[in-house]
Amino acid sequence: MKNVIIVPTYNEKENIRPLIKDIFKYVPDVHILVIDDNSPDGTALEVKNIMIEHKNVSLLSRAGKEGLGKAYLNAFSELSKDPDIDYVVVMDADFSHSPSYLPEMFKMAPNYDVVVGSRYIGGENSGTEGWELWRRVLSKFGNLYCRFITGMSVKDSTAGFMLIRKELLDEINAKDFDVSGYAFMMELKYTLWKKGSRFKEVPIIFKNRRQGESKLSSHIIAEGIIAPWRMRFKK
Ligand SMILES: Nc1nc2c(ncn2[C@@H]2O[C@H](COP(=O)(O)OP(=O)(O)OP(=O)(O)O)[C@@H](O)[C@H]2O)c(=O)[nH]1
Ligand SMILES: [Mg+2]
Repeated sequence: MKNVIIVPTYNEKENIRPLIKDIFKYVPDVHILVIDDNSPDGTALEVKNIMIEHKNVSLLSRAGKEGLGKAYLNAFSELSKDPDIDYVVVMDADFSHSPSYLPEMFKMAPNYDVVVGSRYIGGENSGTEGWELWRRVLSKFGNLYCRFITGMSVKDSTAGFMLIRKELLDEINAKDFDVSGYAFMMELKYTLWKKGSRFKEVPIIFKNRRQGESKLSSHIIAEGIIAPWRMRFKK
């Protein structure tokens, strides 16, 4: 059994070492693949140092910043060469997605195709913490908007914390995606949902980034507004 956790990074030097340590604390047997877009802060060098101590960590270095969508697609295509991988987890580097949820997600995995760490399934264990009002409104509205336009029944359609049965990723065609920001997460879910994948949402509290600067831009927001329409009318 081989499971890979993919962590895309852009200027996450302060977060990456503690994050990797925390992931191994909760799920010691996983492999971690960091995919870095040539971060100016030297995240890749930090990962190379971590790799000296941990054989289950690897790095995919990309030439420049192209957004997390492109980074993930690059990682999926690399992993498709390895038929022994059972599950892949996608998660952010900034501790918004706590590794403490990983054991529960892996526990659910055998009965589903996709397990989503969800902020919007109700109850006190599902939500966001530390965000200003505008981020909360944007995120909630973005979710409802995406669900309404696409008809997808996943409650947290923009979630970036997911466990996916690996063979489903092998069938993904990178050419079908042309998004860079978190809209990629909507499109990835939509693609998997359209294939008839069995989804399970588990509650998470999403925390605001621990260290470093936000990369949310007006371009990423604009992309999120257009993406659900494009997905809906795509053949
Ligand atoms: N490889 C790569 N990773 C990226 C890129 N943009 C963002 N990321 C990573 O993707 C994850 C999610 O991005 P964030 O910047 O945290 O986006 P966010 O959570 O919407 O916003 P903040 O937490 O406020 O910054 C983080 O681990 C980032 O380092 C990129 O262009 N390339
Ligand atoms: Mg973040």
